[in-house]
Amino acid sequence: TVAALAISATAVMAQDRTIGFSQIGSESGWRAAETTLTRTEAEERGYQLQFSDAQQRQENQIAAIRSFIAQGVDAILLAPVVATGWDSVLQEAKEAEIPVVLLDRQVDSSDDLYLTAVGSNLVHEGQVAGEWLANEVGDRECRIVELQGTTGSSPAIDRKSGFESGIADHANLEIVRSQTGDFTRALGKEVMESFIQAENGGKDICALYAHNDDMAVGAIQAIKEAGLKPGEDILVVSIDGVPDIFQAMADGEANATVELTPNMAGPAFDALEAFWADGTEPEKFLQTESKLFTQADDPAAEYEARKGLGY
Ligand code: GYE
Repeated sequence: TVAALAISATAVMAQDRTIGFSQIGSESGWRAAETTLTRTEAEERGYQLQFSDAQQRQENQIAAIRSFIAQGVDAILLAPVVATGWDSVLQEAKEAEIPVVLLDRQVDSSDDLYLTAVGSNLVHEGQVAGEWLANEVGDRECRIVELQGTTGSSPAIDRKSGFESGIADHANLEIVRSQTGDFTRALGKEVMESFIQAENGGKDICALYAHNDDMAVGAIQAIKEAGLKPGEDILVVSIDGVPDIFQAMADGEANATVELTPNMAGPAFDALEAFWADGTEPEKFLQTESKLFTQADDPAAEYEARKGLGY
């Protein structure tokens, strides 16, 4: 009965908890899965989730956080669209004694303005992608085009620098064009079309590096429409590990991806629960795993394993 009492006490406490979640938007399949899994995790733990979709705008995120503070929520989850400009609003949350947990992207603010950050090592992801490509092309000359994520976002900055360091020791690999595709399929396709046009109908492109799978999927379409074979004429490497890229890998149209878990809320809520229980301060960065998958890793099975899991 002591255990039963303890369980019911936790359940009552959890039901009283309200969490504000300032989400960036729904630019990618990965993002949509993160939203779904955050809702599921919150529901399973008996929290009330106040969800706010910022439609990619930092000002909307700042307004949402201010309204969460005014409502007196118990914690705030923030997936910050860009890295800079958060100091004031994070300071306001701190003064209101509301713990903030960052999800999947980083901020430039001092780390005493938030409880912890859940995310992957974004530089490492880019580096893994670059090293994979360098190894794949060997001694061949390779002209690379790059589709960057949202300008000013930490994954766009870090995945770029990580990839550059991954290919740095290979003078035969060169990034010849690099532009933002804002992490979306539609822009990934559009920008790839312009790369193809500028690069001899795509014949001068050896590889595409996209900062996320969605842009790669859009670009694959552009490559096919140009009469070239993605995955063969133009190698394709990207990041996230969404079901559609595993499908493309199974079809031979993409070559490699670095997986990022969409379940950032699980570790975030675990940290919050420990903090609420006895003030336990988590590490400032709770790092999720990054794993490389190639066509040799049975992408059809990986597709089956992931579809429906929030995607
Ligand atoms: O890779 C991309 C997205 O912030 C790390 O955001 C995340 C990125 C993810 O929309 O698909």
